[in-house]
Amino acid sequence: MKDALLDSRGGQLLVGLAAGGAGVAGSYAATGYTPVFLVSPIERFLARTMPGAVVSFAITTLGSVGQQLNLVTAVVLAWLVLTVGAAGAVLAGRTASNRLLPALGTGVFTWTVAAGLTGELALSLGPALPAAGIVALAQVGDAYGGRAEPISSKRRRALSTVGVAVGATTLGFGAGERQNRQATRDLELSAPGADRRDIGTKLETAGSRTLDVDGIEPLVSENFFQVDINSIDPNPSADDWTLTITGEVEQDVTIDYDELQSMTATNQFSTLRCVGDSLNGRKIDTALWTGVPLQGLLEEAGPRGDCECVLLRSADGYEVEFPIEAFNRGLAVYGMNGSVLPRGHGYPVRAVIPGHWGEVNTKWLTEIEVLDREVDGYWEQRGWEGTGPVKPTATLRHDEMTENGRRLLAGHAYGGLRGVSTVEVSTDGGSTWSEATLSEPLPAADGDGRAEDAWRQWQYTYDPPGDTHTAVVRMIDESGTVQTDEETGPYPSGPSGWVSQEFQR
Ligand SMILES: Nc1nc2c(c(=O)[nH]1)N[C@H]1C(S)=C(S)[C@@H](COP(=O)(O)O)O[C@H]1N2
Ligand SMILES: [Mo]
Repeated sequence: MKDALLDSRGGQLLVGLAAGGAGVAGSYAATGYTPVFLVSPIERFLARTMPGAVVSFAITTLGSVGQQLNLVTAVVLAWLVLTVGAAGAVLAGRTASNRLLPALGTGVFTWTVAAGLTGELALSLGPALPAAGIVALAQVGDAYGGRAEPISSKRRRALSTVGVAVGATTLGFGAGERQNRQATRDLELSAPGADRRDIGTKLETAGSRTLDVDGIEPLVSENFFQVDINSIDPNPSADDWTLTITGEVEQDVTIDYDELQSMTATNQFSTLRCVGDSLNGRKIDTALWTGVPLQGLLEEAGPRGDCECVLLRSADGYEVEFPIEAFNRGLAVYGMNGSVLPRGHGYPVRAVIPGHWGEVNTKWLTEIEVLDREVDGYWEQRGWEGTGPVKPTATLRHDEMTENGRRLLAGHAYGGLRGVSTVEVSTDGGSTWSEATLSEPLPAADGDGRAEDAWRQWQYTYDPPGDTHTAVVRMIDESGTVQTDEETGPYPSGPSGWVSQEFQR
């Protein structure tokens, strides 16, 4: 036919792009933001093959922007691959004068790519059908639409194909987003082994001990930071979940979600801090975690290994190795702040290991291997040294002028298992120091004394000197040790130094 959209190179490319976009969106509609979204394996591959130095730069300098760039790159790659397939099918159909080949070829190609990447046969119809549909639409347009006014209606056909593709893509992303909201809504915890009354009491206590300062996170964080090696988190189902303890043990032990939830659980406040955080950064937060002591699970297996160390593995391919001594203080956690552990924080089960950097708190936990000798985990393979105890920190999060012309400063202090006894503030650049007011410690897991591994809030109000001055904050742990003022960046073993800020008055 004369002046068919699909006869021109530009038209073929345009229809290919439209079909590819609809394909990516169709996949998203079928899967939501999960590992079986066809972009996910590409994103994972990019993240894994990126050199350690680039990953570290992305984390410490770009923060989550680095991850978003990676995701966008993966989306574009997926789109291009589907575009090439669709445009190729159109071209082949034209060359062979075969009317079935363009749409059918696009569908088969798209399905094959999606199924090959994700292993999902049925869900791969999600991308295949809309992609094939767009090509079929363009074909029908050419067959029936091009008769009256060839030139103008060709452009109109191009526009309407793109319009339909944009509409389908928008619908697809909307459907995917709806799935995401379903997957991430808060569910109240109802595990038989969890003491709901104790959870309620502890959360209430945390609320009442939170200082009355706007602008800093309450003692139980409202907006808990998240650090993941992938931008698309795994979404294992609790029904299929098991945890296996294996390696250098007397006997392998495997438990499932129901068994774990029926064991007696502990409710414990713990602060997490990422080794890749910056000096006054925001990758530090506190929650009330509900879970089963890991030591009891390990003893059932009978650990033997020579290194006194374990390797934790998880559903996203993450792994980390650290001492059994630290492991034995930890919990297999399935609840967070009285809710079912959210997907982004490791649903169905994560480890929470008091006193150590965030990275040992393995999310989507599936396996514990007792080792004979030490190995490097995911981050250690990339040069980080983040399996040990956290470094103490006092953050400066908030400052305001009060009504009577004084200045209020506030933040958090966290020293891991060394605790926080005092926070000191200097308003003359570190020459003289005064004690800040501290929030009362959060209660211990067994209700007796202070939580062994939780931050405290501090606040300090002073009459500002008339001119420019520098405020400095530092914490002192329970053995009287002052946090070091030696400044280091996060890489490789976590940031240290005193946080300071200059004020005009
Ligand atoms: N499976 C798995 N566990 C993981 C990670 C991950 O990417 N995958 N990130 C780790 C890092 S580096 C940190 S700092 C903490 C952050 O926990 P959060 O995301 O719940 O705040 O999880 C740790 N556990
Ligand atoms: Mo981390």
